[in-house]
Amino acid sequence: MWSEWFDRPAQVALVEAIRAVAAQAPFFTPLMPRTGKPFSVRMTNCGPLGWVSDRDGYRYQPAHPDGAPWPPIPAALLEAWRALADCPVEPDACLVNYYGAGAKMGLHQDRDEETFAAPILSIQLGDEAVFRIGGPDRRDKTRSFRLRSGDALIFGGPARLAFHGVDRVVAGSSTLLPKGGRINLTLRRVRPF
Ligand code: MD3
Ligand code: FE
Repeated sequence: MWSEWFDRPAQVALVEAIRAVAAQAPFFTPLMPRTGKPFSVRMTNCGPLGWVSDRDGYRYQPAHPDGAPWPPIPAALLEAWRALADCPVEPDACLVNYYGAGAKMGLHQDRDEETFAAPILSIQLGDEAVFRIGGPDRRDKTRSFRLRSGDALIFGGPARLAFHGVDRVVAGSSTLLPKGGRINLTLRRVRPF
């Protein structure tokens, strides 16, 4: 983990870049497969592929649910990938998660990608998250720690298939987002290379 890989001016610039993404591809509320229960986290994407979830299931697709292609991944994020990911190919998906008051994410594995050979790069902006991570089996022991604005984390190798989630977000812990809340960016390689 790189604590504050992005300094404050870089974080401000990233928030601006995400605002531009959201202007093209508005945040939507994903639904749980089958039940249709809404997620508490709101999402959008940039890059050739974006992750969506609805009654039909979880998947990557080239367009927003409204039908428009996802906007490109901002250059600053591609630069961070090149610096940190130790991966010979570019990411082809960037999921943008927004956590407002009370939002959380249950323990899960990321396995919708067609390859697990590339790592996942996760970037934190705004309020702190109480993050939980275990091992490749749901029953493995977990530990929790805080993720802070500007932090960048790489999950590769054995950690790529670790169960993880967000227990809660600490309201008021950052001044980066004027209305509060937390943005998490995950850069991924979905297609095999
Ligand atoms: C560990 N996001 O989008 S970020 C997700 O804070 C997701 O929004 C959380 O889990 C969030 O899938 C956690 C840290 C993270 C992201 C991907 C991982 C940890 C990971 C993939 C494998 C192992
Ligand atoms: Fe995940």
